[in-house]
Amino acid sequence: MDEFKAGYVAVIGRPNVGKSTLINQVLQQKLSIVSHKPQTTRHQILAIHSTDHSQMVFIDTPGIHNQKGTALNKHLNQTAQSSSFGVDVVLFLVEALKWNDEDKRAAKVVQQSSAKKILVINKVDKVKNKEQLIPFVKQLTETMAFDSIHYISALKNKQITPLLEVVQQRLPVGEPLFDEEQISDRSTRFFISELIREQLMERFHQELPYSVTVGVEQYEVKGQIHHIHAVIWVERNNQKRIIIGKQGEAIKQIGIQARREIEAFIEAKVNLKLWVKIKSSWTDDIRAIESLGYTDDFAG
Ligand SMILES: Nc1nc2c(ncn2[C@@H]2O[C@H](COP(=O)(O)OP(=O)(O)OP(=O)(O)O)[C@@H](O)[C@H]2O)c(=O)[nH]1
Ligand SMILES: [Mg+2]
Repeated sequence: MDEFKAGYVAVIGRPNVGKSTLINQVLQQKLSIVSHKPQTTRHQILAIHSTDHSQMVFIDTPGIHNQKGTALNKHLNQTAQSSSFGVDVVLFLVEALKWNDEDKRAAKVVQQSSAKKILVINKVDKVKNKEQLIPFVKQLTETMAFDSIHYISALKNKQITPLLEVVQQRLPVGEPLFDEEQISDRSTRFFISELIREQLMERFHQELPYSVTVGVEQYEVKGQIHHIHAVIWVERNNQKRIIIGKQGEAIKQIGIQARREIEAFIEAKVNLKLWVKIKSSWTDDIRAIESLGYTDDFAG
Protein backbone atom coordinates (compact mmCIF):
# COMPACT_ATOMS: atom_id res chain seq x y z
CA MET A 1 0.00 0.00 0.00
CA ASP A 2 1.09 3.58 -0.66
CA GLU A 3 2.44 5.56 2.22
CA PHE A 4 0.23 8.04 4.05
CA LYS A 5 0.44 11.63 2.78
CA ALA A 6 -0.22 14.75 4.81
CA GLY A 7 0.27 18.46 4.28
CA TYR A 8 -1.03 21.99 3.88
CA VAL A 9 -2.81 23.25 0.76
CA ALA A 10 -3.37 27.00 0.45
CA VAL A 11 -6.21 28.17 -1.80
CA ILE A 12 -5.29 31.54 -3.29
CA GLY A 13 -7.05 33.83 -5.76
CA ARG A 14 -8.81 37.15 -6.16
CA PRO A 15 -12.15 37.72 -4.38
CA ASN A 16 -15.20 35.86 -5.66
CA VAL A 17 -13.43 33.17 -7.73
CA GLY A 18 -14.97 30.42 -5.57
CA LYS A 19 -12.25 29.49 -3.06
CA SER A 20 -14.64 28.96 -0.17
CA THR A 21 -17.16 27.15 -2.38
CA LEU A 22 -14.46 24.67 -3.43
CA ILE A 23 -13.38 24.01 0.15
CA ASN A 24 -16.96 23.47 1.30
CA GLN A 25 -17.46 20.95 -1.53
CA VAL A 26 -14.33 19.05 -0.57
CA LEU A 27 -15.41 18.83 3.07
CA GLN A 28 -19.08 18.34 2.18
CA GLN A 29 -19.91 20.88 4.83
CA LYS A 30 -20.38 24.63 4.96
CA LEU A 31 -17.24 25.59 6.83
CA SER A 32 -16.56 28.82 5.07
CA ILE A 33 -19.25 31.33 4.26
CA VAL A 34 -19.96 32.15 0.62
CA SER A 35 -21.63 35.11 -1.03
CA HIS A 36 -21.96 36.64 -4.47
CA LYS A 37 -20.04 39.68 -3.18
CA PRO A 38 -16.25 40.02 -3.19
CA GLN A 39 -14.28 39.96 0.06
CA THR A 40 -16.58 37.53 1.83
CA THR A 41 -13.83 35.56 3.56
CA ARG A 42 -11.92 37.67 6.08
CA HIS A 43 -10.04 35.05 8.05
CA GLN A 44 -7.68 32.27 7.29
CA ILE A 45 -9.64 29.10 7.97
CA LEU A 46 -8.24 25.58 8.10
CA ALA A 47 -10.43 22.91 6.57
CA ILE A 48 -9.10 19.44 7.31
CA HIS A 49 -9.95 16.70 4.83
CA SER A 50 -8.96 13.28 6.14
CA THR A 51 -9.18 10.08 4.10
CA ASP A 52 -7.74 6.58 4.50
CA HIS A 53 -4.67 7.58 2.48
CA SER A 54 -4.08 11.22 3.27
CA GLN A 55 -4.82 14.32 5.24
CA MET A 56 -5.11 17.51 3.23
CA VAL A 57 -5.22 20.60 5.38
CA PHE A 58 -6.79 23.26 3.17
CA ILE A 59 -6.32 26.91 4.03
CA ASP A 60 -9.13 29.17 2.88
CA THR A 61 -7.87 32.73 2.48
CA PRO A 62 -9.37 36.18 1.84
CA GLY A 63 -9.38 37.09 -1.85
CA ILE A 64 -6.38 39.14 -2.93
CA HIS A 65 -7.71 42.53 -3.96
CA ASN A 66 -6.69 45.97 -5.15
CA GLN A 67 -8.89 48.01 -2.82
CA LYS A 68 -6.99 50.75 -1.11
CA GLY A 69 -7.65 52.30 2.19
CA THR A 70 -8.73 50.69 5.37
CA ALA A 71 -6.64 48.71 7.80
CA LEU A 72 -9.02 45.79 7.31
CA ASN A 73 -8.37 45.85 3.54
CA LYS A 74 -4.64 45.72 4.08
CA HIS A 75 -4.99 43.01 6.67
CA LEU A 76 -6.95 40.80 4.23
CA ASN A 77 -4.16 40.90 1.63
CA GLN A 78 -1.51 40.22 4.26
CA THR A 79 -3.45 37.24 5.54
CA ALA A 80 -3.74 35.74 2.06
CA GLN A 81 -0.10 36.39 1.33
CA SER A 82 1.18 34.83 4.54
CA SER A 83 -0.95 31.73 3.91
CA SER A 84 1.02 30.96 0.78
CA PHE A 85 4.27 30.50 2.73
CA GLY A 86 5.24 27.26 4.40
CA VAL A 87 2.60 25.17 2.65
CA ASP A 88 3.13 22.11 0.48
CA VAL A 89 0.73 22.94 -2.34
CA VAL A 90 -0.85 26.17 -3.58
CA LEU A 91 -4.07 26.00 -5.55
CA PHE A 92 -4.28 29.13 -7.67
CA LEU A 93 -7.96 29.66 -8.37
CA VAL A 94 -8.97 31.63 -11.44
CA GLU A 95 -12.42 32.19 -12.91
CA ALA A 96 -12.79 30.79 -16.43
CA LEU A 97 -12.20 33.46 -19.10
CA LYS A 98 -11.77 36.25 -16.54
CA TRP A 99 -8.43 37.85 -15.82
CA ASN A 100 -8.01 41.25 -14.21
CA ASP A 101 -5.52 43.24 -12.16
CA GLU A 102 -6.52 41.45 -8.97
CA ASP A 103 -5.83 38.08 -10.61
CA LYS A 104 -2.42 39.45 -11.59
CA ARG A 105 -1.75 40.48 -8.03
CA ALA A 106 -2.80 37.05 -6.76
CA ALA A 107 -0.57 35.43 -9.41
CA LYS A 108 2.42 37.33 -8.04
CA VAL A 109 1.76 36.00 -4.56
CA VAL A 110 1.49 32.47 -5.93
CA GLN A 111 4.73 32.83 -7.85
CA GLN A 112 6.59 33.85 -4.71
CA SER A 113 5.63 30.64 -2.96
CA SER A 114 8.02 27.71 -3.08
CA ALA A 115 5.15 25.19 -2.86
CA LYS A 116 3.93 23.01 -5.72
CA LYS A 117 1.56 25.13 -7.78
CA ILE A 118 -1.65 23.89 -9.30
CA LEU A 119 -3.73 26.08 -11.60
CA VAL A 120 -7.46 25.61 -11.08
CA ILE A 121 -9.85 27.15 -13.57
CA ASN A 122 -13.20 27.39 -11.78
CA LYS A 123 -16.75 28.22 -12.94
CA VAL A 124 -16.29 26.22 -16.12
CA ASP A 125 -20.05 25.61 -16.01
CA LYS A 126 -20.52 29.22 -17.13
CA VAL A 127 -18.54 28.73 -20.33
CA LYS A 128 -20.68 27.59 -23.25
CA ASN A 129 -17.93 27.15 -25.77
CA LYS A 130 -15.24 25.25 -23.88
CA GLU A 131 -12.74 25.73 -26.71
CA GLN A 132 -12.34 29.29 -25.55
CA LEU A 133 -10.54 27.93 -22.52
CA ILE A 134 -7.56 26.80 -24.59
CA PRO A 135 -6.18 30.24 -25.56
CA PHE A 136 -7.13 31.57 -22.11
CA VAL A 137 -5.02 28.98 -20.31
CA LYS A 138 -2.26 29.17 -22.92
CA GLN A 139 -1.80 32.83 -22.10
CA LEU A 140 -1.74 32.20 -18.36
CA THR A 141 0.87 29.48 -18.64
CA GLU A 142 3.16 31.47 -20.92
CA THR A 143 4.58 33.37 -17.98
CA MET A 144 3.90 31.01 -15.09
CA ALA A 145 4.76 27.35 -14.61
CA PHE A 146 2.31 24.98 -12.97
CA ASP A 147 2.63 21.41 -11.80
CA SER A 148 -0.82 20.62 -13.07
CA ILE A 149 -3.88 22.33 -14.55
CA HIS A 150 -7.52 21.54 -13.73
CA TYR A 151 -10.90 22.68 -14.99
CA ILE A 152 -13.63 22.47 -12.38
CA SER A 153 -17.00 23.72 -11.29
CA ALA A 154 -16.90 24.09 -7.52
CA LEU A 155 -20.57 25.03 -7.43
CA LYS A 156 -21.74 22.00 -9.43
CA ASN A 157 -19.17 19.68 -7.83
CA LYS A 158 -17.57 18.81 -11.17
CA GLN A 159 -14.03 17.44 -11.60
CA ILE A 160 -13.08 17.93 -7.97
CA THR A 161 -12.08 14.29 -7.42
CA PRO A 162 -9.31 14.30 -10.07
CA LEU A 163 -8.04 17.55 -8.57
CA LEU A 164 -7.89 15.98 -5.10
CA GLU A 165 -6.00 12.99 -6.48
CA VAL A 166 -3.31 15.26 -7.85
CA VAL A 167 -3.16 17.28 -4.63
CA GLN A 168 -2.68 14.06 -2.68
CA GLN A 169 0.15 12.96 -4.97
CA ARG A 170 1.96 16.25 -4.41
CA LEU A 171 1.85 16.05 -0.59
CA PRO A 172 4.80 14.75 1.40
CA VAL A 173 4.73 11.35 3.06
CA GLY A 174 3.97 11.83 6.72
CA GLU A 175 1.74 11.25 9.70
CA PRO A 176 -1.61 13.07 10.02
CA LEU A 177 -1.17 16.63 11.30
CA PHE A 178 -4.51 16.70 13.09
CA ASP A 179 -6.87 14.21 14.68
CA GLU A 180 -8.86 12.70 11.82
CA GLU A 181 -12.14 13.71 13.48
CA GLN A 182 -11.14 17.37 13.50
CA ILE A 183 -12.39 19.48 10.59
CA SER A 184 -11.05 22.93 11.45
CA ASP A 185 -8.88 24.98 13.76
CA ARG A 186 -11.73 27.40 14.43
CA SER A 187 -14.13 27.35 17.34
CA THR A 188 -17.88 26.81 17.21
CA ARG A 189 -18.28 30.46 18.26
CA PHE A 190 -16.29 31.53 15.22
CA PHE A 191 -18.50 29.56 12.83
CA ILE A 192 -21.62 30.92 14.48
CA SER A 193 -20.48 34.52 14.06
CA GLU A 194 -19.59 33.81 10.43
CA LEU A 195 -23.03 32.33 9.72
CA ILE A 196 -24.59 35.52 11.08
CA ARG A 197 -22.23 37.67 8.99
CA GLU A 198 -23.16 35.65 5.90
CA GLN A 199 -26.76 36.85 6.25
CA LEU A 200 -25.54 40.44 6.36
CA MET A 201 -23.31 39.94 3.31
CA GLU A 202 -26.18 38.57 1.26
CA ARG A 203 -28.88 41.00 2.38
CA PHE A 204 -27.31 44.43 2.34
CA HIS A 205 -25.77 46.51 -0.40
CA GLN A 206 -22.87 48.81 -1.07
CA GLU A 207 -20.56 49.42 1.82
CA LEU A 208 -22.73 48.07 4.62
CA PRO A 209 -21.56 44.43 4.52
CA TYR A 210 -17.99 45.68 4.70
CA SER A 211 -18.67 47.80 7.77
CA VAL A 212 -20.05 44.91 9.75
CA THR A 213 -18.46 42.35 12.01
CA VAL A 214 -20.04 39.86 14.41
CA GLY A 215 -19.03 38.52 17.81
CA VAL A 216 -20.61 35.82 19.95
CA GLU A 217 -20.83 37.16 23.50
CA GLN A 218 -22.53 34.29 25.25
CA TYR A 219 -23.00 30.61 24.52
CA GLU A 220 -24.78 28.43 26.99
CA VAL A 221 -26.30 24.98 26.65
CA LYS A 222 -29.38 24.43 28.79
CA GLY A 223 -30.97 21.04 28.33
CA GLN A 224 -31.46 20.46 24.58
CA ILE A 225 -31.22 24.12 23.64
CA HIS A 226 -28.14 26.17 22.79
CA HIS A 227 -28.63 29.79 23.88
CA ILE A 228 -26.52 32.18 21.86
CA HIS A 229 -26.13 35.95 22.26
CA ALA A 230 -24.32 37.74 19.45
CA VAL A 231 -23.47 41.35 18.70
CA ILE A 232 -23.42 42.81 15.20
CA TRP A 233 -20.89 45.64 15.21
CA VAL A 234 -21.39 48.50 12.78
CA GLU A 235 -19.59 51.81 12.29
CA ARG A 236 -22.45 54.30 12.20
CA ASN A 237 -25.89 54.91 13.58
CA ASN A 238 -27.58 54.87 10.16
CA GLN A 239 -26.11 51.39 9.53
CA LYS A 240 -27.59 50.25 12.81
CA ARG A 241 -30.99 51.57 11.72
CA ILE A 242 -30.80 49.74 8.39
CA ILE A 243 -29.87 46.43 10.00
CA ILE A 244 -32.67 46.69 12.55
CA GLY A 245 -35.17 47.75 9.88
CA LYS A 246 -38.70 49.06 10.24
CA GLN A 247 -40.11 47.82 13.53
CA GLY A 248 -37.22 45.38 13.78
CA GLU A 249 -38.32 43.42 10.73
CA ALA A 250 -34.86 43.18 9.10
CA ILE A 251 -33.03 41.95 12.19
CA LYS A 252 -35.84 39.50 12.84
CA GLN A 253 -35.37 37.93 9.39
CA ILE A 254 -31.60 37.86 9.82
CA GLY A 255 -32.10 36.10 13.15
CA ILE A 256 -34.47 33.50 11.69
CA GLN A 257 -32.18 32.64 8.76
CA ALA A 258 -28.99 32.66 10.81
CA ARG A 259 -30.60 30.45 13.46
CA ARG A 260 -31.51 27.87 10.77
CA GLU A 261 -27.94 27.85 9.48
CA ILE A 262 -26.49 27.57 12.99
CA GLU A 263 -28.87 24.73 13.88
CA ALA A 264 -27.76 22.85 10.76
CA PHE A 265 -24.14 23.46 11.66
CA ILE A 266 -24.21 22.41 15.30
CA GLU A 267 -27.04 19.92 14.85
CA ALA A 268 -28.99 21.22 17.83
CA LYS A 269 -31.87 23.57 18.62
CA VAL A 270 -30.81 27.17 19.00
CA ASN A 271 -32.21 30.22 20.73
CA LEU A 272 -30.44 33.15 19.07
CA LYS A 273 -30.49 36.74 20.36
CA LEU A 274 -28.92 39.49 18.29
CA TRP A 275 -27.89 43.02 19.24
CA VAL A 276 -26.59 45.78 16.99
CA LYS A 277 -23.90 48.02 18.46
CA ILE A 278 -21.68 50.79 17.16
CA LYS A 279 -17.90 50.76 17.19
CA SER A 280 -16.96 53.73 15.05
CA SER A 281 -14.39 53.28 12.23
CA TRP A 282 -13.43 49.79 13.33
CA THR A 283 -12.40 48.85 9.78
CA ASP A 284 -9.70 51.50 9.90
CA ASP A 285 -8.52 50.98 13.41
CA ILE A 286 -5.78 48.39 13.86
CA ARG A 287 -6.57 47.99 17.52
CA ALA A 288 -10.25 47.46 16.88
CA ILE A 289 -9.37 44.87 14.23
CA GLU A 290 -7.26 43.03 16.75
CA SER A 291 -9.91 43.19 19.43
CA LEU A 292 -12.50 41.86 16.98
CA GLY A 293 -10.38 38.82 16.27
CA TYR A 294 -8.88 39.56 12.87
CA THR A 295 -5.33 38.80 13.83
CA ASP A 296 -5.39 35.30 15.25
CA ASP A 297 -3.95 33.79 12.12
CA PHE A 298 -2.50 30.33 12.15
CA ALA A 299 1.26 30.13 12.12
CA GLY A 300 2.31 26.81 10.71
N1 LIG B 1 -21.40 29.42 -11.73
C1 LIG B 1 -20.54 29.17 -10.74
N2 LIG B 1 -20.52 29.95 -9.64
C2 LIG B 1 -19.64 29.66 -8.67
C3 LIG B 1 -18.74 28.56 -8.77
N3 LIG B 1 -17.99 28.54 -7.64
C4 LIG B 1 -18.40 29.58 -6.88
N4 LIG B 1 -19.39 30.26 -7.48
C5 LIG B 1 -20.10 31.44 -6.98
O1 LIG B 1 -19.18 32.53 -6.89
C6 LIG B 1 -19.51 33.36 -5.78
C7 LIG B 1 -18.30 33.55 -4.88
O2 LIG B 1 -17.98 32.34 -4.26
P1 LIG B 1 -17.06 32.28 -2.96
O3 LIG B 1 -16.78 30.83 -2.70
O4 LIG B 1 -17.62 33.11 -1.86
O5 LIG B 1 -15.73 32.98 -3.53
P2 LIG B 1 -14.36 33.30 -2.75
O6 LIG B 1 -13.27 33.12 -3.74
O7 LIG B 1 -14.29 32.50 -1.51
O8 LIG B 1 -14.54 34.86 -2.43
P3 LIG B 1 -13.86 35.76 -1.24
O9 LIG B 1 -14.08 35.05 0.04
O10 LIG B 1 -14.60 37.04 -1.33
O11 LIG B 1 -12.41 35.89 -1.61
C8 LIG B 1 -20.69 32.71 -5.07
O12 LIG B 1 -21.88 33.34 -5.52
C9 LIG B 1 -20.61 31.26 -5.55
O13 LIG B 1 -21.87 30.60 -5.56
C10 LIG B 1 -18.81 27.72 -9.94
O14 LIG B 1 -18.10 26.73 -10.12
N5 LIG B 1 -19.72 28.08 -10.88
MG1 LIG C 1 -14.17 33.06 0.44
